[in-house]
Amino acid sequence: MDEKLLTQARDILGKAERVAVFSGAGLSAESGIATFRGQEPDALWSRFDPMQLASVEGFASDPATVIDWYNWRRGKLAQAQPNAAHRAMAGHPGLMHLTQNVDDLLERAGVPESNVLHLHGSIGKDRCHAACGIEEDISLEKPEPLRQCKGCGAYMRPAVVWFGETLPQDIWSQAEVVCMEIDCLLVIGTSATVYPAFSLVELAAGQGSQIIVVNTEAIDSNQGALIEISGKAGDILPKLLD
Ligand code: BJW
Ligand code: ZN
Repeated sequence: MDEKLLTQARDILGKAERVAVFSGAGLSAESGIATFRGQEPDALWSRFDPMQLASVEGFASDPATVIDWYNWRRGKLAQAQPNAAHRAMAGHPGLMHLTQNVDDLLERAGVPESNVLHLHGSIGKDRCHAACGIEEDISLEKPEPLRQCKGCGAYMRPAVVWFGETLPQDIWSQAEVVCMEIDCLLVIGTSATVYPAFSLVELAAGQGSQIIVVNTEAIDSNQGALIEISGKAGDILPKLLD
């Protein structure tokens, strides 16, 4: 860990009046939740086809396989616990969280639900694929196999955002407002590849916010005012925020 960068980042955070956090799968990696594109051997998109498992087309061609895969991931999440990074941030109730993660580890660490904007939805819920409005909390331990919507008969599916789908409009609008108002954005554990989510970081940078990145690998970002701290979120966040 680069101590000089850490001190610089702590200084920026100390002076900032409004700070938000933009997070990705790397935040939950130390809780045992697989990333999508990280260098870890269990990264999901190195083992599974995203277009089969996380797209409308994939669900249409084989819905049962998609549901079984999500239920396998739900089982892993049921066993997981928040890590030191989640806990360090939960100690700062003023932070707003814009997260790409579909897990509930920030909330389980004690972050108020109202402070977490899930840009890509929640794996702990199902919704009607035909969007008739039915949404249900599900059990992570004992999720339901493929089943039909009680309202309209279409298939139920995880309440997450697949490739080619739009992000939930109300969440997106709130996230944009946050990015317009902050002095500093902490960007944690994301490969910075998925849009439109990552454009929130560009929006924040564009309106003058400082950007502090915590990641195990360098991210491919063209943001100017950016401090990149290389390392694990669980090691760095407690030092950054204590
Ligand atoms: C650590 C660590 C530790 C490890 N500590 N760090 C512009 C250009 C090109 C394409 C597009 C574009 N705009 C839109 C697109 C298409 C597409 C897209 O972005 N594709 C790119 C991949 C090229 N986007 C979409 O389709 C989006 N919708 C959309 O654009 O709608 C408009 C539209 C509608 C109709 C027609 C056309 C357009 C939707 C994107 C949905 C993404 N869904 C997923 C799955 C969610 C559900 C689920 O969980 O199953 O979201 S994919 C996956 O990627 C998941 C994540 O939220 C998302 C981002 O991944 P993230 O979080 O960055 O994880 P990783 O694994 O990539 O990175 C982890 C990082 O952590 C790594 O760097 C590690 O090294 C690091 N790390 N351990 C710190 N301990
Ligand atoms: Zn329905």
